[in-house]
Amino acid sequence: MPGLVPGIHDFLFLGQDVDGRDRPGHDAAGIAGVVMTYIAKPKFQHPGLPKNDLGYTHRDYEGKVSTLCAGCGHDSITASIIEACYELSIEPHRVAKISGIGCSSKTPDYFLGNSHGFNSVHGRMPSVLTGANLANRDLIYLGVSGDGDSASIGFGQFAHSIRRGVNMTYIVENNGVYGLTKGQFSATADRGSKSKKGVMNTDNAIDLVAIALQLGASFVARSFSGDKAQLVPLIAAAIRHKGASFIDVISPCIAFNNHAGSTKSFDYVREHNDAVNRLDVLTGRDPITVDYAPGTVQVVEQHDGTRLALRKIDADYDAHDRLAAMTFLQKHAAKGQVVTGLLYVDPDAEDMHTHLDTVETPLNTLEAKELCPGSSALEKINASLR
Ligand SMILES: Cc1ncc(C[n+]2csc(CCOP(=O)(O)OP(=O)(O)O)c2C)c(N)n1
Ligand code: SF4
Ligand SMILES: [Mg+2]
Repeated sequence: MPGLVPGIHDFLFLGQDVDGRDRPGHDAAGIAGVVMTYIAKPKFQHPGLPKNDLGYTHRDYEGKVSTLCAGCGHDSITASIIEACYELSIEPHRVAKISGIGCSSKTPDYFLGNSHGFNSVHGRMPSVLTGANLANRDLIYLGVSGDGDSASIGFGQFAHSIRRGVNMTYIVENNGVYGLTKGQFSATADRGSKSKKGVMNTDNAIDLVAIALQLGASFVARSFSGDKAQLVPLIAAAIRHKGASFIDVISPCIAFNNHAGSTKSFDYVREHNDAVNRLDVLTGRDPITVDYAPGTVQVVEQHDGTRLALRKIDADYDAHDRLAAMTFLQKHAAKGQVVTGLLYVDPDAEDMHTHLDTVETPLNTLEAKELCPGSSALEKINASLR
């Protein structure tokens, strides 16, 4: 293994990952001789780069150089997360990005390099995020996961974090395979779809959007990694939403699931996509300009005063009706259509802290004297239990 070069850590031989396993997708990157597992980006910024309200440029929301296969859908999602955080003028130190294990779960390393981050165990992102959120409700929580991470090993964890209404943006980078471990079908792979080697998937698929709706998520959307115009405002709106926001992003794995026979390939999703609405997020600071014809815009006011302007494609689609969203989804799935857009939002959602009636002050900042009720209070509690 070659030695370290300043700024470049850990050279690996072409087509291998950290553990020395073959990574055919990395060949596609065309890097002569080696693949870097992590490269710090140069700090230099062009002085003319546009700045947001905080005076930050896009560069301030970036992370390290991605080591995913060139063309991986996950990298496009990373770009959309960076764009959404830039547009919202989020202070990077107020974000906690938490992930599991997988190519998708590696991506938090590639955005928000100045934020808090925790790369946890396969399928365990939701419980780590829930615990962090309980301890410090003041941070913005971004949960990044894969379809294997959330629909297979972490299915229970996913379900409980959604039903508890944890205030978070939960993004699944859904490619229908275990990309990191070389392309086995995941639980979101459609029945009848084929693996790269031609093996037919005979199991029924789990639709995480349908499950999230059923479990009470108060913001539910689906998008496509290659549709930045749709994905950026969806992520921005999900971050501003108070409650459990879930976004399933179809994200083709170019190494193992981007061939004819896959229902998560670029071509398949482009051909079968049916967008229910197009969405912009208007923050309080922006002038409200609506330049579309009357009757084509639906404005949804969120808890924090931000509004979602939905440019409707289906005239009768109502993003406030959970039951209708479930039916809509199933009806289109039966026709082989992938519905994208904001499927459901409850603007008055409550989160886990409201359910638990916790104090407004983050628990991790409470002093011992505030946490300990004192012996007389304890005696009272004990007496009530006798
Ligand atoms: C407890 C545990 N079981 C299994 C694995 C092996 N493993 C690592 S990543 C992964 C699947 C990743 O798939 P997904 O979450 O869809 O991410 P992708 O790589 O496709 O983005 C598996 C099974 C592991 N790391 N830990
Ligand atoms: S998900 Fe697929 S394309 Fe993306 S880095 Fe992993 S193996 Fe490569
Ligand atoms: Mg996957």
